[in-house]
Amino acid sequence: MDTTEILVLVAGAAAIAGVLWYFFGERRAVAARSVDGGVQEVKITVKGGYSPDVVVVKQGRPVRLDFYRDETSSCSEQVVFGDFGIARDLPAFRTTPVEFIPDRPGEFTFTCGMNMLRGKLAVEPA
Ligand SMILES: [Cu+2]
Repeated sequence: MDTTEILVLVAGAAAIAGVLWYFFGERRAVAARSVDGGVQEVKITVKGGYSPDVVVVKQGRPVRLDFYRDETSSCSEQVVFGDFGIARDLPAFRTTPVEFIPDRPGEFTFTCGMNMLRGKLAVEPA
């Protein structure tokens, strides 16, 4: 894949994400952006919920979700990926990366520590 093709892919993904956001704003599905064809990266804002709250990634490649917690509400002070055995504290007004490799396809819920705020990780088969 050359640089032009990557740019086209990225622009296409951005356009699709934009359309999804425009028409399905409540859901805000966002496909992960690949950095150097390796880590799949998505920035997620935490403020009374997760934005985006639906994240699409590919199976078998490393994922980094950068959670920026834009509030001090105790509800959101932890994020839990139960299916992947991950729980992270999210300091307020900071970005906390959560890194893992989704080893199986499917839809996985992530939540706050109290299981109130919810988001969904959709892992597409490799
Ligand atoms: Cu909570």
